[in-house]
Order: sequence, then structure tokens, then C-alpha cells
Amino acid sequence: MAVTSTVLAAGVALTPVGPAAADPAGVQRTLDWEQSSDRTLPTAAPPQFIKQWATPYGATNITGPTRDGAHAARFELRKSDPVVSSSKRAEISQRDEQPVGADRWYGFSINLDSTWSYDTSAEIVSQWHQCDTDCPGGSPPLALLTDEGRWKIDFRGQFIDLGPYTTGVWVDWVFHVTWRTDSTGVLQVWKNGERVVHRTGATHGGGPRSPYFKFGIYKWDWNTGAPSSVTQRVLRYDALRLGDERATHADVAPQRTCSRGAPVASASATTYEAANPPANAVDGDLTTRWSGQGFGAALILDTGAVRRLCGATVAWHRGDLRWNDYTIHVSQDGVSYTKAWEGRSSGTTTAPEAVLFTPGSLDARYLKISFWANPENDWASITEAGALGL
Ligand SMILES: [Ca+2]
Ligand SMILES: [Ca+2]
Repeated sequence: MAVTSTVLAAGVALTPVGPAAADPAGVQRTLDWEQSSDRTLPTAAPPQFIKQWATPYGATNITGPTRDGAHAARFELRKSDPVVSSSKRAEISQRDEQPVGADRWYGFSINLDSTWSYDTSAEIVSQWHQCDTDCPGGSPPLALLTDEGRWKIDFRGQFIDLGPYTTGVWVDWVFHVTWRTDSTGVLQVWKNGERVVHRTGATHGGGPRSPYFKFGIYKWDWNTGAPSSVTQRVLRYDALRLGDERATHADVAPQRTCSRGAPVASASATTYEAANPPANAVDGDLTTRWSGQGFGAALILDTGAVRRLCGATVAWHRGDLRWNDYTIHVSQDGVSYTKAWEGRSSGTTTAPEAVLFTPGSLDARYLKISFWANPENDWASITEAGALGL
């Protein structure tokens, strides 16, 4: 493990600022660089943030690639760069003004440059830093890193491996943290809509304020002289939304329209005829179908992991000739289900029709599509079904 220590930021001045105009309620700050007043780089940090870079290329505004809109930020750190706040970094920092016991949401998207090659030396690309005065020292309680070709989370010194990273693509992250020192703490992390971490218990070591957020590139080994085989790091950052205890996943998630297909690992059914098994509903072929007899007959899709789902697509056999009444329930464990949608297909098309879940989005692995009526018979017949995720 290349991650051995981190260096604390020097203390920063506390300047009270009011919250940004909130939309929706609970989102304290959107930093997607679409507002011209936020395009202050490289001279200064955007309003309400603190500058922690020392070069003209450390943090800049760019017009592409972007995660949303027409603008994003680019960070570049070189091994030869001057030390900033005791180490090698190009970061934008939140102010150290988070109240004790805060419940916070953080959504953002990161695009690692194609030059972001394997290195045994890690770098932090987002971190939650403990407060600066009268606070416990040591490493930050929570950090998102790249290390040895992989995404990793350092949660209070414990490393959570999130798999190999891919360069040149936007990766969406949502972190939800209830900053507590007792059993009421919560850490949840979603990567591209898939929930990859869910922990309860203490989330930081205490102090008079909750940890504050920083993002960009922080590579301490370039300061300490530890081995590293690269001399330059470049990434892009966009779609940052910071939410408080009133926020939801959908409020801060970078992808906020429900249109992205979620992977379906397999399908099963409560009943089916041998000629038309449930796998036929997920084979990508509108000429094959699942058919099951009886009101309440259900097709169950397994997306393979708990992820943020927001809707479904369903194509019905003879869908241009008859409507179908159906419900969609979702579940994390395949046992306990929650209703997410009910209604009627159009009856005018054999193509997949999208429906959006009534509660918005929720964490689920399984979708159960239950048939209740059509004007012809008591057979449920679905040619293709899919899940939509955030
Ligand atoms: Ca943007
Ligand atoms: Ca099919």
C-alpha cells in the first residue's frame, strides 16, 4: 500500500459566508462552472472556496470535455510545482465552517486524463479534512484516491477498493456522510449510480466542527520524496453539488435526468411457459418474449448490485394492439419490495416505453414488474424490459 501518511493543510482563515441561493432545497452550493461568476480560475477560487494551487495551470476553467453544460475545471499538478499548504497540491477547498454533527451530501464527477498512468504512489482527488483548530490530527477521515491503477476510498485509515479506474471518461460520485463520532454516523458512496459503500458508526474523530471538503489533486509523495514513476497529473472536475440534511441523492447526483440504462444481470419470473422463459425479456430481441399466465404474474430483473434506480423500460407483446396494467416494485434484497410505479401501457406501440418511478430515485437491486390486466386475456407477455438508473 502506497498510502502511508498525509500532511495536514495549514490553518485557513475562517470567514463566515451565507449559503448560496438554494435550488433545490437542501443544495447549499452548485459549482458546475456554468455561472460566469464561478469562472474565476486560475486567479482565484470560486466564491465561498479557498485557493490551494501555486501555478497558472494548477486549476483552470475549460470548455471541454465537460460533464454538464459548457464549462468545467481542469487541475494539473507537476512534481516540480512549489509546495502549497505544506505539500504538493492543486486543490479547491471548502472553508472550515461545517457545524458539528453535520449531515452532508456531495455529488461530483471526475475525468482522469488519458495520461493518468499507473503509479505506486497514490494521490487524493477528493477529501474530507478534519477541522483545523482544536481538532484531532492525522490523516483526513475520508478521502477518494487513485492508487496503483485503482479507485480507493480511505475511510479512517481503512482502505476500500473500488476497482480499476478508466481514463478519459467521466465517473460520477455521490457521497453522503453523517459526521458523527458515535453509532449514529453514516457513510454511503455511489459510483456511477451503484452504491459501493454503506457503513454505519463513527465517521470522524471529533472536534468542534465537522470535516470540510476539498477537491483537485493532492500528491504528498512528491513532497516527501517517496517513489513515484510519474511527474505530472491532470484531471477534470465538474457538476459539484453540496447538500445539507434536507438534500437527496437526486439533488446532488451529476446525472439528474432519468435516461441511462442500468445493467441487467439476469431475469426470473414467478411463472412462465416453457416456450417463453424470463431470459427472453432481456435478450435485446423484440421478437422473443417472457409469457406467464395469471393476474399478478411477475417478471423480476436483477441488476447485479444495489444501485440508484429511477425508472424502467417495458415493451409488451402485442403492445400496439392492447394496453397492460402493471406495477413495478423494487427491492434491495429480493425479499422486501417497495412499490415504485403503477399504471397502464399506451397500447399503441410494441417499442419499449419508459416509466419514471413515482418516488423519484431509490436504491435497489431488483425490479419486479407485475401484470394485472389487459383487455384480451390473463397472460403477461413482455418482449423486453430494462432498468433506468441515475
Ligand atoms: Ca459544467
Ligand atoms: Ca426479447
